[in-house]
Amino acid sequence: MRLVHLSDIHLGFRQYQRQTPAGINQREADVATSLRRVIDVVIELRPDLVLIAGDVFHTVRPTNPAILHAFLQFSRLVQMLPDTTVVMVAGNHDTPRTAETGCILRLFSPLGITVVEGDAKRMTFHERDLSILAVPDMAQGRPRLEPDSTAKYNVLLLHGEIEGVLPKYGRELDRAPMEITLEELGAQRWDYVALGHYHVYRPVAENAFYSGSLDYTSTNPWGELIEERESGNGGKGIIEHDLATKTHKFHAIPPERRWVDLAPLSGAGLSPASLDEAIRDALDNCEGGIDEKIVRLVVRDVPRHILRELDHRALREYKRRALHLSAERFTSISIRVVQRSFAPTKVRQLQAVALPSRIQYATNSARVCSLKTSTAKLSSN
Ligand SMILES: [Mn+2]
Repeated sequence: MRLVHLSDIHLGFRQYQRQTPAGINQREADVATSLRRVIDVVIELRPDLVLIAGDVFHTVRPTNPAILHAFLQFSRLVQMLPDTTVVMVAGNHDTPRTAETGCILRLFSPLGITVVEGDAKRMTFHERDLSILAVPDMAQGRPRLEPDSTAKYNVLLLHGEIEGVLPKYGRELDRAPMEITLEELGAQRWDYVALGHYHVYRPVAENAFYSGSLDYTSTNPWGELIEERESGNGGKGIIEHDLATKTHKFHAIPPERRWVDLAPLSGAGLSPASLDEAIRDALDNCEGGIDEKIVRLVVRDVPRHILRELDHRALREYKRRALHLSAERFTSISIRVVQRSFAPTKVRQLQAVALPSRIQYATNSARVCSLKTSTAKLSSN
């Protein structure tokens, strides 16, 4: 009994203002491509069971392109794997707050996918000697998490936050999830617990895992990257787990767009010329170049007078290569590079949330994207 566990697809997620030639937000297109790649891998793995642990869509009312893409990919999955059982729960992002809105995930039921939203549901698959308790994000009245003692294999599929076990990164600030304790989860009573909500691959018990998101779609992507780097877990991907042999494997599947968090620089004690050189070195030596990537370079401890005297012409040159430069605090600057230009509306949006002194670079060019200080505000829409 081999299962694949994936989660937090967030189709329809948007970030920055860059668009594809077809007029789709570039990051939205990236996330769609990331899902397509993942479906390719799932089809190759040919598991008996696919568990999708919630947040298929980023919003309760996704756009038509997001819905169409999801429908196409899930159709492909069930057509290519006709003998595979596919179970999906709704997450906090795709659960409507009122019943009359209706959950978009129901669209996938006619494909043969078991969609669980609104209420928890226990499913028995006699031919597999398998019982699944599927628990979507629920405002209230969640069931006791009890396995079915008559089944050989018991799987719990749940979207929510396990209280107290998650580190500081990757928390979603905009929509409160369901919270449960480790004790309530009772992982030892299950053969496998497939969790969704936390965006970094992470065990919470020996047999209970967050598979993580498929792309960087939380309000804190840089935090996700740091945690992934520190844990050495391989980044984004999906879990393959065998219930009989307990073999567990995380398949790393790189998202469509590369994110690069360059080592922070300290400007302490540096002359403007030395700091210019350090910034230049860091960007020029970015492995594989900065094009087509989302790159961050944080420069700390830069006094205001040094900041003023930096080689702004050189920095503007980087901006012409789609470099994003912003002031984190007056004693530091942060540089983010994106491939192409960002719309003037984004710059105006940023000006509205930033102190004028912090946006001195942004006002020079409509090619600038976002201020670091306002990232959370702008990405939580
Ligand atoms: Mn999520």
